Amino acid sequence: MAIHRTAIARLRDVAGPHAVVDPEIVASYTTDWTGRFVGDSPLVVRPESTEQVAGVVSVCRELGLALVPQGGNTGLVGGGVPLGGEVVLSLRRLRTLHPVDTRSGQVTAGAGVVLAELRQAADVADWSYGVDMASRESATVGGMVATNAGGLHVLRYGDTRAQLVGLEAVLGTGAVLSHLGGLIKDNTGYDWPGLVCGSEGTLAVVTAARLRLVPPTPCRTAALLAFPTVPDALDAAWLLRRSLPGLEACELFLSPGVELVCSVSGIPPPFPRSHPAYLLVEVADQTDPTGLMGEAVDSVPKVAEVAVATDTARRAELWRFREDHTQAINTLGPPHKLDVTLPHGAMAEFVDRVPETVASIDPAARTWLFGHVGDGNIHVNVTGFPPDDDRVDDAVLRLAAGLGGSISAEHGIGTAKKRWLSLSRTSAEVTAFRSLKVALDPDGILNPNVLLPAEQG
Ligand code: 2HG
Ligand code: ZN
Repeated sequence: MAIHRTAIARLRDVAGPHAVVDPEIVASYTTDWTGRFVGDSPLVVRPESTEQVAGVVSVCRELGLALVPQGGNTGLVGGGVPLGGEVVLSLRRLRTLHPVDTRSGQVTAGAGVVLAELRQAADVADWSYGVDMASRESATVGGMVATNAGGLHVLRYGDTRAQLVGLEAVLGTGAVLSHLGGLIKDNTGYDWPGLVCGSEGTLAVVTAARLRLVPPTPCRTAALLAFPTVPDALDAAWLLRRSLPGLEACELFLSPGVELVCSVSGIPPPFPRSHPAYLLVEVADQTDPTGLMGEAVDSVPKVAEVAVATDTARRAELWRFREDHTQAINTLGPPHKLDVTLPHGAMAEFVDRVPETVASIDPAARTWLFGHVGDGNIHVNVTGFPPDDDRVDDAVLRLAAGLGGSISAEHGIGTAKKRWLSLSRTSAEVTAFRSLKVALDPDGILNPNVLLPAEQG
């Protein structure tokens, strides 16, 4: 998209000197983390305050310029990069992290605050933040709210929407809506934070969030369990969810993924011999949960081998087998990432059928399966298909939907999945989505190529 020099000057006026046109710097904002989605932009604006964000949105509206809000650029569905030549509105400079309100157990964080920093501030104040994920060093509060990020602890604390007790954001009109009071009971109308959360930058630009914290659980035990089959591992996940109230994470991965992680990361395998399926579980409590975990694991049938870790270093070693999957898979080229949720009863069938579904399209492609099975979320990664060949996306998303699942568990729709939105949402719902979009972003300048499929006819 060509952009007139006066437009750049106007945006610089409102966003200060941090409006960049240098192609080398711009390039670092236009490709997604996986390398599958490569966009192009004439300009990246990096305002430092909500007022400046509102100014940028107002100028863009006046000049008819579309923009893509971007946080840490850790999204995996092409929702935060300018695939239609939009201006990039980076929120990373909104780094104000207010002191933790220790009495209410809440904190207000600017959109650019990084998850690791937020978690650290909560810990220091003797609270804890309920959301965690592998991209904690780069993912930002604004991005996590915009995508309703899930992660490793949804099982226990819910997704980002469940943490949100207040929001500040800029509508497509340039109006600033601020509701950061953090009252837990506040029945005064529409749930504005809940609506914007997960709207992927299409309704408003998130500038700050008020987040609830959870009581700290300093005593943690992790266990890696090996199983002869995937259904055995899934049965175990179900049993452990029921018998361990302090269960914080319950992650599935399979032998090919572990082998890949070990070869890419150079770490030794978890056990002397390989097993078809693994569950990584972590229990956290105020007192040592190792005994409880041991009893629960002993009651699980078909466990082939177990490794238990209580100290931080050993737990981190076990977590690498799971958390290094994303990085390791990316070394094989940009993957197709199909993050789906299945009803618990359909998960085993889905995991069984995905590889043959992929192989029926291209026998040389490789399928990688891992994810948060405790909450029904599995990440299907497929390598070996060109970025724009979406036959595999079509087949896998249809398989998930056909089994009663959702085509996006926690990564969002972005541009990658918008043409399949109707598999998970009725046309009446999509029509209502469009009405909301028109009401809050009348000129359609906010992330216009994301979430909503093009209208027919
Ligand atoms: C995770 O659970 C992330 O590690 C990334 O959601 C998943 O790489 C993926 O597909
Ligand atoms: Zn995930």
